[in-house]
Amino acid sequence: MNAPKRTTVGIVGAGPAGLLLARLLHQAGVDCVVLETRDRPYVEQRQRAGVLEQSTVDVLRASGAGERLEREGLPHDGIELSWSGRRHRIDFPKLTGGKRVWVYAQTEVVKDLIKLQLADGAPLLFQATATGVTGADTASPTIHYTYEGEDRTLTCDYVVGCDGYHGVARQAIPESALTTYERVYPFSWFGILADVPPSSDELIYAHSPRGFALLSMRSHTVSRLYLQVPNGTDPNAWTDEQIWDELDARFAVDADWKLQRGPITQRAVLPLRSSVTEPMRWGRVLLAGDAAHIVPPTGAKGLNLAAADVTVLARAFIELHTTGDDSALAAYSDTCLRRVWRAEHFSYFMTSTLHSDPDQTAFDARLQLSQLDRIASSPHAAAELAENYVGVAL
Ligand code: FAS
Ligand code: PHB
Repeated sequence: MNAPKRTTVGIVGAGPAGLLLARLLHQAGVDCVVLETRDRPYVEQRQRAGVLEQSTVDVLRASGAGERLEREGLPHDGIELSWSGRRHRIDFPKLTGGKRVWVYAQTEVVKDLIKLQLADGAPLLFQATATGVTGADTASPTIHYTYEGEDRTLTCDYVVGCDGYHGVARQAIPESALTTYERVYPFSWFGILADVPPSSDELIYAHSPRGFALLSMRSHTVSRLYLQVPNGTDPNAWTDEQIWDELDARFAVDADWKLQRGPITQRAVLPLRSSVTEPMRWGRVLLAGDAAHIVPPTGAKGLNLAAADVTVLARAFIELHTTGDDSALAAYSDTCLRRVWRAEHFSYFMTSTLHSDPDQTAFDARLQLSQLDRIASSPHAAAELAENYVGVAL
Protein backbone atom coordinates (compact mmCIF):
# COMPACT_ATOMS: atom_id res chain seq x y z
CA MET A 1 0.00 0.00 0.00
CA ASN A 2 1.36 3.47 -0.78
CA ALA A 3 2.35 5.41 2.31
CA PRO A 4 0.35 8.68 2.63
CA LYS A 5 2.33 11.76 3.68
CA ARG A 6 -0.52 13.99 4.81
CA THR A 7 -3.91 13.49 6.52
CA THR A 8 -6.35 15.25 8.82
CA VAL A 9 -6.30 12.72 11.67
CA GLY A 10 -3.29 10.43 12.08
CA ILE A 11 -4.17 7.38 14.19
CA VAL A 12 -1.48 5.25 15.85
CA GLY A 13 -2.71 1.73 16.57
CA ALA A 14 -5.27 -0.63 14.99
CA GLY A 15 -6.82 -2.05 18.12
CA PRO A 16 -10.52 -1.46 18.84
CA ALA A 17 -9.94 2.25 19.59
CA GLY A 18 -8.00 3.10 16.43
CA LEU A 19 -10.13 0.99 14.10
CA LEU A 20 -13.47 2.24 15.41
CA LEU A 21 -12.30 5.87 15.34
CA ALA A 22 -11.12 5.46 11.73
CA ARG A 23 -14.46 3.93 10.76
CA LEU A 24 -16.54 6.70 12.33
CA LEU A 25 -14.37 9.43 10.78
CA HIS A 26 -14.38 7.82 7.34
CA GLN A 27 -18.18 7.55 7.43
CA ALA A 28 -18.34 11.30 8.09
CA GLY A 29 -15.84 12.20 5.37
CA VAL A 30 -13.02 13.12 7.75
CA ASP A 31 -9.69 12.09 6.26
CA CYS A 32 -7.58 9.76 8.45
CA VAL A 33 -4.81 7.15 8.30
CA VAL A 34 -4.19 4.22 10.68
CA LEU A 35 -0.65 2.97 11.38
CA GLU A 36 -0.33 -0.45 13.05
CA THR A 37 3.03 -1.95 14.04
CA ARG A 38 1.90 -5.59 13.96
CA ASP A 39 0.69 -7.64 11.00
CA ARG A 40 -2.98 -8.39 10.40
CA PRO A 41 -2.99 -12.02 11.68
CA TYR A 42 -1.35 -10.97 14.96
CA VAL A 43 -3.83 -8.18 15.63
CA GLU A 44 -6.80 -10.41 14.74
CA GLN A 45 -5.71 -13.34 16.92
CA ARG A 46 -4.68 -11.41 20.04
CA GLN A 47 -6.97 -12.80 22.78
CA ARG A 48 -8.36 -10.04 24.98
CA ALA A 49 -11.80 -8.81 26.00
CA GLY A 50 -15.03 -10.69 25.70
CA VAL A 51 -17.92 -8.56 27.03
CA LEU A 52 -19.47 -5.60 25.17
CA GLU A 53 -21.79 -3.04 26.76
CA GLN A 54 -24.95 -2.19 24.80
CA SER A 55 -23.50 1.24 23.96
CA THR A 56 -20.47 -0.46 22.39
CA VAL A 57 -22.74 -2.75 20.37
CA ASP A 58 -24.79 0.28 19.28
CA VAL A 59 -21.76 2.22 18.01
CA LEU A 60 -20.40 -0.87 16.23
CA ARG A 61 -23.78 -1.26 14.51
CA ALA A 62 -23.74 2.45 13.57
CA SER A 63 -20.23 2.03 12.16
CA GLY A 64 -21.43 -0.79 9.90
CA ALA A 65 -19.61 -3.48 11.91
CA GLY A 66 -22.67 -4.98 13.57
CA GLU A 67 -23.83 -7.59 11.05
CA ARG A 68 -21.81 -10.63 12.30
CA LEU A 69 -22.11 -9.41 15.90
CA GLU A 70 -25.92 -9.59 15.55
CA ARG A 71 -25.61 -13.13 14.14
CA GLU A 72 -22.93 -14.58 16.39
CA GLY A 73 -22.89 -12.32 19.48
CA LEU A 74 -24.47 -13.79 22.63
CA PRO A 75 -26.81 -11.42 24.54
CA HIS A 76 -26.42 -11.93 28.29
CA ASP A 77 -28.98 -10.88 30.91
CA GLY A 78 -26.87 -11.61 33.96
CA ILE A 79 -23.76 -12.94 35.66
CA GLU A 80 -23.31 -15.21 38.65
CA LEU A 81 -21.20 -14.51 41.70
CA SER A 82 -19.81 -17.58 43.47
CA TRP A 83 -18.42 -17.76 47.01
CA SER A 84 -18.45 -20.00 50.10
CA GLY A 85 -20.13 -22.79 48.13
CA ARG A 86 -23.06 -20.61 47.01
CA ARG A 87 -24.04 -18.83 43.78
CA HIS A 88 -25.99 -15.61 43.39
CA ARG A 89 -27.25 -14.34 40.04
CA ILE A 90 -27.20 -10.63 39.17
CA ASP A 91 -30.25 -10.05 36.98
CA PHE A 92 -29.33 -7.15 34.70
CA PRO A 93 -32.72 -6.30 33.10
CA LYS A 94 -34.52 -6.48 36.46
CA LEU A 95 -31.93 -4.29 38.23
CA THR A 96 -31.23 -1.79 35.43
CA GLY A 97 -34.58 -1.27 33.73
CA GLY A 98 -33.99 -3.72 30.90
CA LYS A 99 -30.28 -3.43 30.07
CA ARG A 100 -28.03 -6.36 29.11
CA VAL A 101 -24.51 -7.02 27.78
CA TRP A 102 -23.19 -9.03 24.83
CA VAL A 103 -20.49 -11.69 24.70
CA TYR A 104 -18.54 -11.18 21.48
CA ALA A 105 -14.75 -11.42 21.57
CA GLN A 106 -12.51 -8.46 20.92
CA THR A 107 -10.76 -10.57 18.26
CA GLU A 108 -14.05 -10.68 16.32
CA VAL A 109 -14.67 -6.94 16.75
CA VAL A 110 -11.20 -6.24 15.37
CA LYS A 111 -11.68 -8.66 12.44
CA ASP A 112 -15.00 -7.01 11.52
CA LEU A 113 -13.54 -3.48 11.65
CA ILE A 114 -10.42 -4.41 9.67
CA LYS A 115 -12.50 -6.11 6.97
CA LEU A 116 -14.67 -3.00 6.67
CA GLN A 117 -11.72 -0.63 6.55
CA LEU A 118 -9.78 -2.62 3.94
CA ALA A 119 -12.89 -2.92 1.78
CA ASP A 120 -14.03 0.69 1.97
CA GLY A 121 -12.16 2.75 4.46
CA ALA A 122 -9.28 5.02 5.28
CA PRO A 123 -5.71 3.81 4.64
CA LEU A 124 -4.70 1.12 7.18
CA LEU A 125 -1.00 0.25 7.11
CA PHE A 126 0.13 -2.92 8.91
CA GLN A 127 3.76 -3.37 10.04
CA ALA A 128 4.00 0.43 10.12
CA THR A 129 5.70 1.29 13.41
CA ALA A 130 5.37 4.79 14.84
CA THR A 131 8.73 5.72 16.32
CA GLY A 132 7.69 9.13 17.61
CA VAL A 133 5.33 12.07 17.31
CA THR A 134 6.69 15.64 17.03
CA GLY A 135 5.00 19.04 16.91
CA ALA A 136 2.23 18.24 19.38
CA ASP A 137 2.00 21.96 20.17
CA THR A 138 1.93 23.03 16.51
CA ALA A 139 -0.84 23.09 13.87
CA SER A 140 0.70 20.13 12.08
CA PRO A 141 1.91 17.36 14.41
CA THR A 142 3.93 14.70 12.61
CA ILE A 143 4.07 10.95 13.11
CA HIS A 144 7.47 9.47 12.37
CA TYR A 145 7.21 5.82 11.41
CA THR A 146 8.97 2.97 9.66
CA TYR A 147 7.21 1.08 6.87
CA GLU A 148 8.55 -1.34 4.27
CA GLY A 149 12.07 -0.76 5.56
CA GLU A 150 11.98 3.02 5.19
CA ASP A 151 11.71 5.92 7.63
CA ARG A 152 8.64 7.96 6.79
CA THR A 153 6.54 10.84 8.11
CA LEU A 154 2.82 11.48 8.22
CA THR A 155 1.91 15.14 8.75
CA CYS A 156 -1.49 15.63 10.37
CA ASP A 157 -3.90 18.24 11.68
CA TYR A 158 -4.35 16.01 14.74
CA VAL A 159 -2.69 12.82 16.03
CA VAL A 160 -4.64 10.31 18.10
CA GLY A 161 -2.68 7.80 20.15
CA CYS A 162 -4.67 4.57 20.12
CA ASP A 163 -1.45 2.64 20.68
CA GLY A 164 -2.15 1.10 24.05
CA TYR A 165 -0.30 1.22 27.36
CA HIS A 166 3.15 0.83 25.81
CA GLY A 167 2.54 3.12 22.85
CA VAL A 168 4.66 6.10 21.76
CA ALA A 169 1.99 8.79 21.26
CA ARG A 170 1.81 9.57 24.99
CA GLN A 171 5.53 10.37 24.90
CA ALA A 172 4.79 13.31 22.55
CA ILE A 173 3.28 15.07 25.55
CA PRO A 174 5.77 16.70 27.94
CA GLU A 175 6.11 14.77 31.21
CA SER A 176 5.43 18.04 33.06
CA ALA A 177 2.01 18.28 31.40
CA LEU A 178 0.91 14.76 32.38
CA THR A 179 -0.19 13.15 35.62
CA THR A 180 -0.42 9.36 35.79
CA TYR A 181 -2.41 7.70 38.57
CA GLU A 182 -1.54 4.03 38.96
CA ARG A 183 -2.13 0.91 41.05
CA VAL A 184 -0.30 -2.32 40.22
CA TYR A 185 -1.91 -5.47 41.66
CA PRO A 186 0.15 -8.18 43.41
CA PHE A 187 -1.37 -10.89 41.21
CA SER A 188 -2.08 -11.72 37.55
CA TRP A 189 -4.68 -13.55 35.48
CA PHE A 190 -3.91 -16.88 33.87
CA GLY A 191 -6.27 -16.98 30.86
CA ILE A 192 -7.09 -20.09 28.83
CA LEU A 193 -9.16 -20.91 25.77
CA ALA A 194 -10.59 -24.44 25.75
CA ASP A 195 -12.47 -26.44 23.14
CA VAL A 196 -15.33 -27.35 25.45
CA PRO A 197 -18.88 -25.96 25.71
CA PRO A 198 -19.16 -23.45 28.57
CA SER A 199 -20.38 -25.12 31.77
CA SER A 200 -22.71 -22.19 32.43
CA ASP A 201 -24.97 -20.11 30.20
CA GLU A 202 -23.69 -16.97 31.92
CA LEU A 203 -20.36 -15.75 33.28
CA ILE A 204 -19.38 -16.88 36.78
CA TYR A 205 -17.11 -14.64 38.90
CA ALA A 206 -15.77 -16.78 41.76
CA HIS A 207 -14.23 -15.69 45.06
CA SER A 208 -12.37 -18.48 46.83
CA PRO A 209 -9.69 -18.72 49.54
CA ARG A 210 -7.45 -20.16 46.79
CA GLY A 211 -7.94 -17.09 44.62
CA PHE A 212 -10.27 -15.63 42.01
CA ALA A 213 -11.58 -17.53 38.97
CA LEU A 214 -13.81 -16.47 36.06
CA LEU A 215 -15.79 -18.63 33.70
CA SER A 216 -16.50 -16.89 30.41
CA MET A 217 -17.00 -18.04 26.83
CA ARG A 218 -16.37 -17.26 23.16
CA SER A 219 -19.23 -19.32 21.68
CA HIS A 220 -21.46 -22.28 22.55
CA THR A 221 -18.48 -24.57 21.92
CA VAL A 222 -15.47 -22.57 23.18
CA SER A 223 -14.84 -21.66 26.82
CA ARG A 224 -12.71 -18.79 28.10
CA LEU A 225 -11.56 -19.10 31.72
CA TYR A 226 -9.22 -17.21 33.98
CA LEU A 227 -7.68 -17.87 37.37
CA GLN A 228 -5.75 -15.56 39.65
CA VAL A 229 -2.06 -16.50 39.87
CA PRO A 230 1.04 -14.89 41.42
CA ASN A 231 2.79 -12.32 39.22
CA GLY A 232 5.47 -13.94 37.09
CA THR A 233 3.65 -17.29 36.80
CA ASP A 234 4.87 -19.29 33.78
CA PRO A 235 1.77 -20.32 31.76
CA ASN A 236 3.62 -23.40 30.53
CA ALA A 237 4.49 -24.60 34.03
CA TRP A 238 1.00 -26.03 34.57
CA THR A 239 -0.44 -29.14 32.92
CA ASP A 240 -3.97 -28.94 31.53
CA GLU A 241 -5.06 -31.24 34.35
CA GLN A 242 -3.56 -28.95 37.01
CA ILE A 243 -5.39 -25.98 35.51
CA TRP A 244 -8.74 -27.79 35.46
CA ASP A 245 -8.20 -29.15 38.99
CA GLU A 246 -7.52 -25.62 40.29
CA LEU A 247 -10.53 -24.19 38.47
CA ASP A 248 -12.68 -26.99 39.92
CA ALA A 249 -11.52 -26.09 43.42
CA ARG A 250 -12.31 -22.41 42.96
CA PHE A 251 -15.77 -22.88 41.41
CA ALA A 252 -16.78 -25.47 44.03
CA VAL A 253 -20.48 -25.07 44.86
CA ASP A 254 -22.95 -26.88 47.14
CA ALA A 255 -25.11 -27.84 44.15
CA ASP A 256 -25.26 -30.29 41.31
CA TRP A 257 -22.90 -28.49 38.95
CA LYS A 258 -19.72 -29.69 37.21
CA LEU A 259 -17.08 -27.81 35.29
CA GLN A 260 -16.71 -29.58 31.94
CA ARG A 261 -13.12 -30.08 30.79
CA GLY A 262 -11.61 -30.04 27.32
CA PRO A 263 -8.36 -29.44 25.41
CA ILE A 264 -6.75 -26.11 26.25
CA THR A 265 -5.87 -24.38 22.97
CA GLN A 266 -4.40 -21.08 24.23
CA ARG A 267 -2.89 -19.96 27.49
CA ALA A 268 -1.38 -16.63 28.67
CA VAL A 269 -0.65 -14.80 31.90
CA LEU A 270 -1.45 -11.09 32.07
CA PRO A 271 -0.55 -8.71 34.88
CA LEU A 272 -3.26 -6.46 36.34
CA ARG A 273 -2.99 -2.73 36.63
CA SER A 274 -5.19 0.34 37.12
CA SER A 275 -3.83 3.42 35.42
CA VAL A 276 -5.11 6.80 34.24
CA THR A 277 -3.09 9.46 32.40
CA GLU A 278 -4.45 12.99 32.57
CA PRO A 279 -5.17 14.98 30.51
CA MET A 280 -6.10 12.85 27.49
CA ARG A 281 -5.15 15.72 25.18
CA TRP A 282 -2.23 18.11 24.88
CA GLY A 283 -2.06 20.50 21.93
CA ARG A 284 -3.01 18.51 18.85
CA VAL A 285 -2.17 15.06 20.27
CA LEU A 286 -5.05 13.16 21.85
CA LEU A 287 -5.06 9.77 23.62
CA ALA A 288 -7.84 7.17 23.48
CA GLY A 289 -8.37 3.72 24.95
CA ASP A 290 -5.53 1.89 26.67
CA ALA A 291 -3.11 4.66 25.59
CA ALA A 292 -4.83 6.80 28.23
CA HIS A 293 -6.15 4.32 30.79
CA ILE A 294 -5.90 0.72 31.91
CA VAL A 295 -8.34 -1.22 34.07
CA PRO A 296 -8.04 -4.71 35.57
CA PRO A 297 -10.34 -6.87 33.39
CA THR A 298 -12.50 -7.93 36.37
CA GLY A 299 -15.09 -5.31 35.45
CA ALA A 300 -15.04 -6.09 31.69
CA LYS A 301 -14.48 -2.37 31.00
CA GLY A 302 -11.28 -2.08 28.92
CA LEU A 303 -12.68 -2.48 25.45
CA ASN A 304 -15.88 -0.62 26.33
CA LEU A 305 -13.96 2.41 27.62
CA ALA A 306 -11.95 2.48 24.39
CA ALA A 307 -15.16 2.48 22.35
CA ALA A 308 -16.65 5.22 24.51
CA ASP A 309 -13.56 7.43 24.13
CA VAL A 310 -13.55 7.25 20.35
CA THR A 311 -17.30 7.77 20.11
CA VAL A 312 -16.83 11.11 21.92
CA LEU A 313 -13.72 11.94 19.89
CA ALA A 314 -15.27 11.11 16.51
CA ARG A 315 -18.26 13.37 17.29
CA ALA A 316 -15.85 16.17 18.23
CA PHE A 317 -13.81 15.84 15.03
CA ILE A 318 -16.98 15.66 12.94
CA GLU A 319 -18.32 18.82 14.61
CA LEU A 320 -15.03 20.61 13.87
CA HIS A 321 -15.09 19.30 10.28
CA THR A 322 -18.69 20.38 9.61
CA THR A 323 -19.04 23.60 11.64
CA GLY A 324 -15.51 24.71 12.59
CA ASP A 325 -16.57 24.59 16.22
CA ASP A 326 -13.83 22.95 18.31
CA SER A 327 -15.55 23.18 21.72
CA ALA A 328 -16.33 19.44 21.87
CA LEU A 329 -12.70 18.71 21.02
CA ALA A 330 -11.58 21.06 23.78
CA ALA A 331 -13.85 19.23 26.23
CA TYR A 332 -12.79 15.73 25.06
CA SER A 333 -10.52 14.90 27.99
CA ASP A 334 -12.90 16.09 30.71
CA THR A 335 -15.86 14.41 29.00
CA CYS A 336 -14.07 11.04 28.89
CA LEU A 337 -12.39 11.15 32.29
CA ARG A 338 -15.70 11.14 34.19
CA ARG A 339 -16.57 7.78 32.61
CA VAL A 340 -12.99 6.55 32.91
CA TRP A 341 -12.85 7.14 36.67
CA ARG A 342 -16.26 5.53 37.19
CA ALA A 343 -14.98 2.43 35.33
CA GLU A 344 -11.70 2.55 37.25
CA HIS A 345 -13.57 2.51 40.54
CA PHE A 346 -15.88 -0.33 39.49
CA SER A 347 -12.98 -2.40 38.14
CA TYR A 348 -11.07 -1.83 41.39
CA PHE A 349 -14.19 -2.75 43.42
CA MET A 350 -14.70 -6.03 41.51
CA THR A 351 -10.98 -6.85 41.71
CA SER A 352 -10.53 -6.08 45.42
CA THR A 353 -13.79 -7.85 46.38
CA LEU A 354 -13.11 -11.04 44.45
CA HIS A 355 -9.33 -11.59 44.55
CA SER A 356 -7.25 -12.92 47.44
CA ASP A 357 -4.44 -10.42 47.85
CA PRO A 358 -1.38 -12.33 49.12
CA ASP A 359 -0.88 -9.64 51.78
CA GLN A 360 -4.47 -9.49 52.93
CA THR A 361 -5.43 -10.43 56.50
CA ALA A 362 -8.24 -12.72 57.69
CA PHE A 363 -10.10 -9.51 58.56
CA ASP A 364 -9.87 -8.39 54.88
CA ALA A 365 -11.21 -11.75 53.73
CA ARG A 366 -14.22 -11.44 56.05
CA LEU A 367 -14.92 -7.97 54.65
CA GLN A 368 -15.01 -9.48 51.15
CA LEU A 369 -17.51 -12.14 52.25
CA SER A 370 -19.62 -9.50 53.97
CA GLN A 371 -19.69 -7.43 50.75
CA LEU A 372 -20.75 -10.46 48.71
CA ASP A 373 -23.46 -11.33 51.24
CA ARG A 374 -24.65 -7.72 51.04
CA ILE A 375 -24.96 -7.89 47.24
CA ALA A 376 -26.96 -11.12 47.56
CA SER A 377 -29.30 -9.69 50.18
CA SER A 378 -29.81 -6.11 49.02
CA PRO A 379 -31.38 -5.22 45.66
CA HIS A 380 -29.79 -1.78 46.06
CA ALA A 381 -26.27 -3.25 46.40
CA ALA A 382 -26.98 -5.62 43.52
CA ALA A 383 -28.30 -2.78 41.38
CA GLU A 384 -25.12 -0.77 41.97
CA LEU A 385 -23.06 -3.68 40.62
CA ALA A 386 -25.47 -4.31 37.73
CA GLU A 387 -25.60 -0.64 36.64
CA ASN A 388 -21.83 -0.42 36.54
CA TYR A 389 -21.44 -3.73 34.74
CA VAL A 390 -23.87 -2.92 31.92
CA GLY A 391 -22.38 0.57 31.65
CA VAL A 392 -23.26 3.76 33.49
CA ALA A 393 -24.85 6.47 31.37
CA LEU A 394 -22.91 9.65 32.27
P1 FAS B 1 -4.93 -2.06 22.12
O1 FAS B 1 -3.78 -2.34 23.03
O2 FAS B 1 -5.94 -3.11 21.87
O3 FAS B 1 -4.38 -1.62 20.68
C1 FAS B 1 -3.24 -0.82 20.55
C2 FAS B 1 -2.66 -1.11 19.17
O4 FAS B 1 -1.58 -0.20 18.94
C3 FAS B 1 -2.08 -2.52 19.10
O5 FAS B 1 -2.59 -3.18 17.95
C4 FAS B 1 -0.58 -2.29 18.99
O6 FAS B 1 0.06 -3.27 18.17
C5 FAS B 1 -0.53 -0.91 18.33
N1 FAS B 1 0.71 -0.19 18.59
C6 FAS B 1 1.36 -0.06 19.76
N2 FAS B 1 2.47 0.70 19.60
C7 FAS B 1 2.51 1.07 18.29
C8 FAS B 1 3.40 1.85 17.50
N3 FAS B 1 4.50 2.40 18.04
N4 FAS B 1 3.13 2.02 16.19
C9 FAS B 1 2.03 1.48 15.63
N5 FAS B 1 1.13 0.71 16.32
C10 FAS B 1 1.39 0.52 17.63
N6 FAS B 1 -10.30 -6.02 28.60
C11 FAS B 1 -11.44 -6.63 28.98
O7 FAS B 1 -12.47 -5.97 29.05
N7 FAS B 1 -11.45 -7.98 29.27
C12 FAS B 1 -10.30 -8.74 29.18
O8 FAS B 1 -10.32 -9.93 29.46
C13 FAS B 1 -9.11 -8.15 28.77
N8 FAS B 1 -7.95 -8.88 28.62
C14 FAS B 1 -6.79 -8.24 28.25
C15 FAS B 1 -5.57 -8.96 28.08
C16 FAS B 1 -4.37 -8.29 27.75
C17 FAS B 1 -3.07 -9.07 27.60
C18 FAS B 1 -4.38 -6.90 27.56
C19 FAS B 1 -3.09 -6.15 27.25
C20 FAS B 1 -5.58 -6.19 27.68
C21 FAS B 1 -6.78 -6.86 28.03
N9 FAS B 1 -8.00 -6.18 28.14
C22 FAS B 1 -9.15 -6.77 28.51
C23 FAS B 1 -8.09 -4.80 27.84
C24 FAS B 1 -8.15 -4.68 26.35
O9 FAS B 1 -9.30 -5.31 25.86
C25 FAS B 1 -8.08 -3.22 26.03
O10 FAS B 1 -8.94 -2.46 26.85
C26 FAS B 1 -8.37 -2.93 24.58
O11 FAS B 1 -7.52 -3.72 23.80
C27 FAS B 1 -8.15 -1.44 24.36
O12 FAS B 1 -8.11 -1.21 23.01
P2 FAS B 1 -7.08 -0.14 22.41
O13 FAS B 1 -7.13 1.08 23.23
O14 FAS B 1 -7.39 -0.09 20.97
O15 FAS B 1 -5.63 -0.75 22.68
C1 PHB C 1 -13.62 -12.52 28.66
O1 PHB C 1 -14.56 -13.19 28.18
O2 PHB C 1 -12.47 -12.51 28.16
C2 PHB C 1 -13.88 -11.68 29.89
C3 PHB C 1 -15.18 -11.52 30.34
C4 PHB C 1 -15.42 -10.73 31.45
C5 PHB C 1 -14.35 -10.15 32.12
C6 PHB C 1 -13.03 -10.31 31.66
C7 PHB C 1 -12.80 -11.09 30.53
O3 PHB C 1 -14.58 -9.41 33.24
